Amino acid sequence: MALQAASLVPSAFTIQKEGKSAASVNSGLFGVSLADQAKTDYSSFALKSKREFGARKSSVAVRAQAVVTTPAINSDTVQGKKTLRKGNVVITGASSGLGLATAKALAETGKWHVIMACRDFLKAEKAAKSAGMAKESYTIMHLDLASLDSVRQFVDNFKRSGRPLDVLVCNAAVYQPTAKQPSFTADGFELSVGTNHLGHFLLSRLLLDDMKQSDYPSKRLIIVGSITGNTNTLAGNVPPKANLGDLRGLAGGLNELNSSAMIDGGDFDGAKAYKDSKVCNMLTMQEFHRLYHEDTGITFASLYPGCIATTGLFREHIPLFRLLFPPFQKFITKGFVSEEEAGKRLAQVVSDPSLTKSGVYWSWNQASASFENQLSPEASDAAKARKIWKLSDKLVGLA
Ligand code: LMG
Ligand code: NDP
Ligand code: PMR
Repeated sequence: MALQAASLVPSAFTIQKEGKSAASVNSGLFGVSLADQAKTDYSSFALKSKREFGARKSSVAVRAQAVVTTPAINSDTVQGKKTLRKGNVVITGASSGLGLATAKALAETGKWHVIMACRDFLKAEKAAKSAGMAKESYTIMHLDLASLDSVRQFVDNFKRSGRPLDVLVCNAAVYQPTAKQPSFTADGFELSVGTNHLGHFLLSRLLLDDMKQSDYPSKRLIIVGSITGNTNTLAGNVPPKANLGDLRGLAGGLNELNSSAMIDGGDFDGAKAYKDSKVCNMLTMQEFHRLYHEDTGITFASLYPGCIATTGLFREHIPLFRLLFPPFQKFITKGFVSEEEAGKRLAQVVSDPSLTKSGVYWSWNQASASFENQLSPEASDAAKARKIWKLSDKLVGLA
């Protein structure tokens, strides 16, 4: 059966259902022809024949490689010698969806204390309780990423708590697919990029020293990315596509006064702003890796956890979308993952001894095995990463 996707999909894309054996490890149903055959996201959308084989191969290869390239950690130590203290992990946006599921998964191991960095204290408390998280396994601390003052206040509070920082997970995000006009953070940045990128940028820059000082054997900074920011995938080609252009809007402060609210200087589009923010997230991770991995030993990573179509991320989408999106992802693209499964995946990136390689964008195949994925040309553009870093430094007051 071939589905010709309707107006949302550019005509270049033909979605085909493939007859595949049940034994196939990566059991996604569709193939897709993309111009860029070399760079592809395999995670939730299997590509044709030899590329599927490539994905399976790469998954195995990465896991094998990870064992070889894990220098500093004796996995026995991390996996449970009683002498190892509990790790402290800060997770932003842990009051729902992926963040909450990750907090729960880590708390349940008994090896982690989770600092839930949330903008709504009561909501976070209720969420932790209803997830069944033991009281002593978490601390809630207020953080509103849409305010640079709040980010600085959070960092001060955290430092004052005296806890070492072992892992930081930049997970929170907003998505405004139906907004006709931009809205803005306390500092006047367009809300999606201001929250998802600039808030996290300041947070992670300010907390890097704490991570450097921690004596934990495997320190990690994780920034959640997404397939929809990667134009080397079908999902990344659903309009509007991510595109940062020459960064003129970012340079102007995204405030609609001196410049456009969009990074590329174009007209406001909430869905595009979100995807652009995810590209910034993935580029920031790589720039952190380039600047700091060698000196600090910190692992910098990003990931696409799968399509968690049931989370609060889609709260502002139209009701019809919210109704159809989960079955569409479950039965048609096969890209769907539950919040619980996605939480386990992110928890692996936090604590699995085999995922210590730095600079990696992790994804999972249909059998839920992790593999090192390839980013789109823009989301792996080192020169752009540097420029974004410099511009972001200025916008958040670090330069
Ligand atoms: C846009 O919304 C915004 O307009 C834009 O501003 C921007 O924000 C953008 O990228 C963000 O989103 C578009 C969105 C809203 O539409 C969707 O993309 C919905 C996607 C989910 C539905 C996909 C349908 C795919 C069609 C495939 C053909 C299916 C064939 C059926 C096969 C069935 C097998 C038995 O617009 C809408 O939400 C309107 C959606 C209208 C879709 C109508 C298609 C109905 C087809 C029913 C599909 C059912 C899916 C469930 C399948 C269950 C399988 C058992
Ligand atoms: P949710 O909406 O369920 O979770 C987002 C979290 O971010 C919420 O806890 C929300 O807080 C918090 N948040 C939003 N704005 C702020 C702010 N200003 N300050 C502090 N916290 C804030 O969405 P998901 O769990 O789906 O999203 C989590 C991450 O996963 C995001 O980075 C998203 O881009 C990524 N992702 C999601 C995919 C999916 O399919 N859902 C796919 C790929 C990536 P509150 O509870 O108060 O609203
Ligand atoms: Mg997408 C090929 C598989 C695939 C995958 C894995 C996703 C993930 N999506 C796929 C395909 C398609 N989507 C197709 C063919 C269409 C046209 C019908 C489509 C549409 C679509 C819309 C309208 N998809 C969406 C939206 C959103 O509003 C979501 C979005 O872009 O949020 C930014 C979304 C998503 N699709 C995904 C994932 C993971 C998302 C949401 C979340 C994210 O990137 O964080």
